[in-house]
Amino acid sequence: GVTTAVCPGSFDPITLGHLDVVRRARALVDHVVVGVARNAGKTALLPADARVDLARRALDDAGLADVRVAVVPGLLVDYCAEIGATAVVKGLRGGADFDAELPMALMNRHLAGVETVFVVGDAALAHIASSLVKDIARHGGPVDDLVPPGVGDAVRRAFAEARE
Ligand code: COD
Repeated sequence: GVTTAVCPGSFDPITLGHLDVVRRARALVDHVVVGVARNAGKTALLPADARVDLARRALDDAGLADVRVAVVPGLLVDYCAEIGATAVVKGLRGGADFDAELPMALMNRHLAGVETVFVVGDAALAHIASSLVKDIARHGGPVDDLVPPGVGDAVRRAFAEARE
């Protein structure tokens, strides 16, 4: 069976939706690694080390201290090979997620035989997306109930610095 799996994403920033997916992955697989990766189609607000730090703190606070967090420096499948992960776990909010994820899942299998396991997230969190969190925070709106403690402050700080 799968003993090590990567939960990959941009995590720009980590949200309560991500945390729910990681918790479900951890219930299925003994060794889970949150892989902070680059999505070629997105420009990140937060630098990778900040995204890692926020994820680390959120996992510790959520009782998921045994989940590792690491930067995925290049191809996800190369990182999986490096750490001996045979699968990736991704969360689905709806059909649009599936449409975006299917080509990546097929490509990761084509490239290296890495399988993708999809978990359905908590329906109560299905509206939460990092992109919406950033859009709301950028305009001064409330995001603290969408993200783990400390994340809202980090996002607001990043926008304030970008405006200076
Ligand atoms: N409920 C359920 N699932 C959720 C929720 C929620 N509220 N919010 C997010 N998720 C899921 C997403 O559907 C996704 O599965 C995962 O959490 C991560 O989401 P994001 O937005 O942080 O991450 P993405 O979609 O930008 O991640 C894309 C990757 C960075 C994983 C991808 O681009 C990648 O693998 N990059 C590395 C380079 C590489 O290998 N490229 C080739 C890929 S074939």
